[in-house]
Amino acid sequence: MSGIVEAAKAHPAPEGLVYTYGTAGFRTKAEVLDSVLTRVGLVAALRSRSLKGKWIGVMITASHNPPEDNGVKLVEPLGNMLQEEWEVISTKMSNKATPEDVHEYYKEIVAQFKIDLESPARVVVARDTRASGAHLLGCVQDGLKAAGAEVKDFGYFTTPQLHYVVRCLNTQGTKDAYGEPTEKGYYEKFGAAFKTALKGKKPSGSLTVDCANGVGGPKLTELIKHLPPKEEALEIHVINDNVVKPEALNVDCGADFVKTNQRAPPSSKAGPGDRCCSLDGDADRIVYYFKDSSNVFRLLDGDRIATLVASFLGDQVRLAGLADSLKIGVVQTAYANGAATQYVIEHLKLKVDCTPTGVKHLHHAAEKLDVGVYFEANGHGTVIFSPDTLDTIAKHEPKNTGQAEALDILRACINLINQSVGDALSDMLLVEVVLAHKNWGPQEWLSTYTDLPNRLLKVIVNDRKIFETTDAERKLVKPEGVQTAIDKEVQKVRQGRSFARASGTEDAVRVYAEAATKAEAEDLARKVAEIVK
Ligand code: 16G
Ligand code: ZN
Repeated sequence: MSGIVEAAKAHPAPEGLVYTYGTAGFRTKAEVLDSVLTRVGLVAALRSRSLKGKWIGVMITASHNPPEDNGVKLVEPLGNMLQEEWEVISTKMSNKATPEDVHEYYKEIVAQFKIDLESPARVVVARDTRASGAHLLGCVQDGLKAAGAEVKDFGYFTTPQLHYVVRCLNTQGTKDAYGEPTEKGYYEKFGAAFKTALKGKKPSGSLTVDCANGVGGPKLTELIKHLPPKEEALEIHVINDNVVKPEALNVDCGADFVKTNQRAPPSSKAGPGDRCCSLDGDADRIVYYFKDSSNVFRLLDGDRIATLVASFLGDQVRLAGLADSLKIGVVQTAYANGAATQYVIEHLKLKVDCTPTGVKHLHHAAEKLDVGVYFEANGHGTVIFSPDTLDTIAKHEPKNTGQAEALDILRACINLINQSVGDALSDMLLVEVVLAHKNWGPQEWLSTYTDLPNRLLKVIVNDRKIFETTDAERKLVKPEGVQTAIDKEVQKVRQGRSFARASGTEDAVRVYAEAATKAEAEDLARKVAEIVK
């Protein structure tokens, strides 16, 4: 056990810094992460032992953040986000001052969970293409080694690929086996499902994919080798896939750039009507977009993907004769455009749940549904099918060829959707399948409803911790009186809606406002920002 003190000593904690395992794990400037990574290695080993040696994932990434940042998150055995209790443990561990404190706390966790230190600990590690990744991997390895863990290092992976192999490793040989726990297994699974789900339909035109100069670039290039040839199916143009120059990561490209700036990456050469999409730096987020016939940029964000996919799955469930046994629901956050919510309820006639921001909240809500379609407006999301639903779909006997066809498509979609976590590459293939079946281009997709004009503002405040919300972040309970003041402003505009919440990733409060017109939305956002300041 003195190995633990040694490991912690080799990677001392910088003085005066406080770390938090937040919505996306630990994330900050890479240069202050050494001690955190070593300690995460220790915690990962203990988490695995507390689950009788199940494989736990460690992903080193800072997603859409700038190149000089990095971060780390832990993945549970079925590919889910880390349990909250262990988030707290990770935070505590990362803030222990001395190597001896680290060792003491390690022993405390062992006692708390009655962990047998002789039992196996199994951990999978992977990283995105950031320059700091290799060094930080070494820090994690030191922690894992000190804790006596068995380690599989997959090198460069997208975040969803890591979630995938973790789930595969833990389900291997069971009735829930998810696939081959290898990179090749990933491509083969999703490539084959794409071909089956298309059922001979060919997506129109081509698709340009901006890979944020991140790990999604080389991985998409690999995936393409496992897709049907472009003459038969989808023609993909890969752009912004320069991982040789790590300082280019997420700079003027990627899903976050496109969503935040509401414009295509400057490098884009797409013409009017050309279908484009952007991944983020670790390929767990995706947004679509195109230029319309008047050359105006049009975004098809996570809300649009959710409505498209929910409508398609709804149709297939109905056509397969399963409408009475399966209920589809959509899970959104408060950031979902009001028009999208209304479209799902009134047009698709599906249930909508709203949860706080952050994938884990949406995922948990979706798990309660037969078929849960969840997406954040920023492009994080997937679809999950409950075990009973999978069973129902597997056992269903079609009564005619129409039902048989829909059932085939539905089964292929289940294989095509990465159910361990939102996956930009898998989501992209799913969108392409849906568009091909509907025979839609981006304009038809956009025409399903009209977004309400909206505005997002970042407000710097003295102390964001005083902002407490309820009702899935849609209402402030503290500071007192602020919500009443916001409500008053909302009343003044047509179709007004606004909320303010403390960011989980930045030291700021975010204000969202929407209204019938752009001017009203902008005005409302400004007024609410004044109130929270
Ligand atoms: C994290 C979350 C993302 C959320 C964002 C909100 C995950 C994997 N990532 O990036 O889902 O949209 O935080 O950031 O859960 P904010 O709290 O700063 O608005
Ligand atoms: Zn990401």
